[in-house]
Amino acid sequence: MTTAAGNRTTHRAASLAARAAMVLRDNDTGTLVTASPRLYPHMWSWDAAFISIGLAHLDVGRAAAELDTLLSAQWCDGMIPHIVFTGDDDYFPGPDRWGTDDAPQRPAGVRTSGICQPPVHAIALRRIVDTARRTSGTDTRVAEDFARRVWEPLHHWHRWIARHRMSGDHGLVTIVHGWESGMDNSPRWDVPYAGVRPGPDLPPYVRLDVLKVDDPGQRPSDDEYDRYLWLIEQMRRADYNPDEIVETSAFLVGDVFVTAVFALASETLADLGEEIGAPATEIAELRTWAERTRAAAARSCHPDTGMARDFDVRTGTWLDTESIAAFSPLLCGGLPADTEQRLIDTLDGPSWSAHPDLLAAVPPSVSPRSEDFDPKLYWRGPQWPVVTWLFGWAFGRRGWERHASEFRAQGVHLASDGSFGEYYEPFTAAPLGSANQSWTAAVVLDWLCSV
Ligand code: 2M8
Repeated sequence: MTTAAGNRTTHRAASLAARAAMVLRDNDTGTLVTASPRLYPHMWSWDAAFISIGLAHLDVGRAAAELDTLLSAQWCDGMIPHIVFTGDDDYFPGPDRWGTDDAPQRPAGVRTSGICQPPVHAIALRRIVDTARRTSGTDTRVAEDFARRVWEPLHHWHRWIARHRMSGDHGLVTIVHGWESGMDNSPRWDVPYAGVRPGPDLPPYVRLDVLKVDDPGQRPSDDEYDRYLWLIEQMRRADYNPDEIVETSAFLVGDVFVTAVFALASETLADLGEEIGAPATEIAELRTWAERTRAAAARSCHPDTGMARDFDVRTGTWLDTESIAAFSPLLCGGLPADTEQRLIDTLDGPSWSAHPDLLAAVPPSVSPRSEDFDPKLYWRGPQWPVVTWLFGWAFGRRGWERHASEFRAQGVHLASDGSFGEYYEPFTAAPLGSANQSWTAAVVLDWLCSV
C-alpha cells in the first residue's frame, strides 16, 4: 500500500535526481562535463569516469562520449593524463605551467597535465554496460559496442601502469605526486612531502583555487602548493619521460589505494574482456596484474592493527595513517578471512562509519579520532561521496549487499540538501569546497537510480 510518507520520500528522491541531472547538464560543454563550474573548469581523469556513470542514466551515448573525450587525450605510451584542459584559463596550474606540449608521448591537438590519477575507468565502463542492460536493447547495443571499442585503450592504460609503476619489492603501484592519488593533501603524504624541498629556482606563481572557495582554510596550504609545483618542475625537466620521473622524483610512494583500485579495475576489465571476446593473452595479463597487486595490498597491512599502509620508497618506510585508504584491501579482496573481518569491523566501528557524531554513517577521509583529523580540510577529514560510492560498488561486487545498500542510503542522506558539494563536513553535512561538483551529482544520481 502506498502511504503519504512513502510518497514524500519518492518525491524527494525524484527531485534530488532531477537536481543532479541538472548539474551534469549545466557543467556539460558538449564534449566534456567539467569537474565543477568555478573551481575546476576542465576534465579530470577519475572525475570523468564517475561522471560517465551518472550520465549513463540520462543518455548512454553521452556517457560513452565522456570517456571518448578522455581517451582522445590518452598519451601514446598508454598513460591517461589527470587533466584534459578546456580553453578556460581560470585554473592554476594550467597547461603552460605543466609544459607538456613538447612531451613526445602527448597526442596532438589536446593540452593535458603530465601525471595520472586512480585507474577507475574500467569500473565506469562496467557500470555503464550494466546500466544500459537494465534500460533497453538499444542502450545495451550502444554500450556493448562502446565496450568493444575502448577495451584495447583501457588495456593499454593498465599496461602502462604495470610497466612503469609496478617495480619495487613492496609490490604496490607507485605514484610520483600526491595529486596522482586523488587524495591530494591527505595525511598519508605528510612524511613523503616533508622530503620534497622546493629549489630556489621554483618559478613564481599565483594560486587561484583559494579565491574560489568560501574559506581558503578548506584547501591545501601554500607550503603544500610549493611542493606540488616543485614536483611538476622536476617532471618538466625530465621531459615527462615516465622512467626518468620514477628515478628522479623527490616523491615516490607505493599507494595502497591506487594499488587496490588497479587490482579491482584489472579484474573488472578482464571480466568485460571475456564478455566481448577480447584476446585471451591480454585478459590473462590483466588477471596476473590483479593478482600481484591484490597480494601487495594485502601484504601492506599492519601486523597489529590490520590497517593497510602506503610505502615511502624514498625513505624505505611504511606509512601508518588513519585514512580511508587503510581499508583499500576491502575493495579488491585478497586478505585472509579473519584479517578481512577485522578490517570490516573497524570500518563499521566507532572510529569510522559508526562514530557517534557523524550525520551520515559513511566513512570520513580521516578518522575523527585521529590527531590528523580536520572536519573541514579537504582530504583530511571530510566525507567524499565518490569514495563512498567506490567502496559501496566494490562491496556489492563482493556480495556484501547489505553493506552496499547502507552506503547508498547514507550517501544519499549526506548529499540530500541538493547542493552537490565537493566534500562534506562529517558532523553537520555542510557542503564544502566547490558547489555543483559533477562527480558528486553523478554518484548520487547513480545511487538514486539503483534502488
Ligand atoms: C582535486 O585535485 C585538483 C588537482 O588535481 C586540485 O585540487 O586542483 C582532487 O580532489 C582530485 O581528486 C580531483 O580529481 C580534482 C577535481 O575534482 O580536484
